[in-house]
Amino acid sequence: MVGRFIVFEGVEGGGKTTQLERSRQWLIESGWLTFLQSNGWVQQIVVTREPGGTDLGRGLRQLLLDSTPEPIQDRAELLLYAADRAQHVEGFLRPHLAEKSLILCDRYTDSTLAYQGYGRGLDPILIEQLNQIATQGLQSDLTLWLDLDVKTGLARTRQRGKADRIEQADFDFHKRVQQGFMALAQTHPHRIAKINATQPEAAVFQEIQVILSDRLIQWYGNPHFSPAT
Ligand code: Z5A
Repeated sequence: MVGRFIVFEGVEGGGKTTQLERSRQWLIESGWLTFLQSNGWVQQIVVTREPGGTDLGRGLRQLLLDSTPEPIQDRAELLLYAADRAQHVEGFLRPHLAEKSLILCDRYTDSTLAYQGYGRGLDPILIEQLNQIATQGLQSDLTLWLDLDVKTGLARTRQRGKADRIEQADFDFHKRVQQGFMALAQTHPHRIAKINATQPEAAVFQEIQVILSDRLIQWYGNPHFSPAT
């Protein structure tokens, strides 16, 4: 058996990074990781993100998120995300899955459909084709969509200070992105699980924990212990 690939998605400020780290800690502290390792199903948990999960990707991330005097054209933006993904899939995700890693990834293909498709208005069929070229068919086993209204999300990220190039886009852009995630979750109800991200951090994580536990049992069987909460 190879590893598993879990993705966290959603609009800015949805809490992806926060919940991804909580999930990593819970997988270790609950006893799940030890159980999976002792059966030889998983070697380790790894954390990564898009854009920026590889050396090349870190350079692309800077190009994509830093504000530049020359505006980045929408199709150029799409291709840069695709390049980041192609490098990430081949150079990081597939090797780690082959080594039986449980991968927790901040953003993946649904972000491109939501931001460049719904947000920028680029052709979703073209985006699906590029996603296919970049991933060679690698899909997430589970995507946790942190569903949060745009206003709250942007308010959370703006508390951090300077907004990046994509955060600076207008409110309607972010609304379309949010609608995109909603549509994707309706289209792929088995792969994408919706989480109510308006709740306090601990309550959001409780929802995630229930979904993660269910999926782990589905994939690996019942561990015959009560994972610590
Ligand atoms: N992008 C794209 O356009 N196309 C693509 O194909 C891909 C990406 C892959 C990547 O930046 C950007 O690239 C992103 C989409 C675009 N757009 N932007 N901007 P990123 O991944 O680094 O940025 P982000 O996804 O927007 O991350 P973020 O702003 O850091 O949000 P987050 O990770 O979801 O949230 P967080 O860092 O965990 O929390 C944000 C703040 O809220 C922080 O102060 C927390 O303490 C607080 N927080 C978290 N949870 C809560 C709750 N429950 N209540 C209250 N406060 C909370």
